[in-house]
Amino acid sequence: MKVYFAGSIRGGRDDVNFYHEIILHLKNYAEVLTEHIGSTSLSSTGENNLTDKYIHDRDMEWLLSSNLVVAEVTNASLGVGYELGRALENNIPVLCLFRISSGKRLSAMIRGSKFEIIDYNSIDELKVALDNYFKQ
Ligand code: 6IA
Repeated sequence: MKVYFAGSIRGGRDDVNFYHEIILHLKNYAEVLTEHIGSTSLSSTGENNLTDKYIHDRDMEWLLSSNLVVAEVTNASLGVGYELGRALENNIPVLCLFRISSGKRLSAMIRGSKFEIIDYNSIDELKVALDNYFKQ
């Protein structure tokens, strides 16, 4: 099982510690193709020597090779929204994770679509919900 984990990068890195915890937990169940999303050394403004086209094409290849896309969607991100649309278009199952305790409201284009969504308050609560999801 290959999971493509999606989380905000240039949309803002406030939730990076949540991404990190979620990726560690997902690794109990699957190979996570995008572990770098949970890395604190990847910042929204950081310099790297990869072109945007290279990042897009490489990430799309990973996404299309995955069995499941798991997206933490609390912090709005254009890139994550785009990835979710591409997953839907290619019939790849999507699981969205939204932290209601953030006080934010999830975009209607995500909540109103056919994505499966787990609303959670704490990381511990989310881990239990993920265990139940993968046991299904
Ligand atoms: O619009 P965003 O940057 O928030 O989009 C984030 C999503 O797009 C993530 O789920 C990633 O899969 C993908 N993505 C965007 N930028 C990158 C990236 N480097 N590396 C890997 N995946 C990415 C960005 C370079 C950084 C120094 C700013």
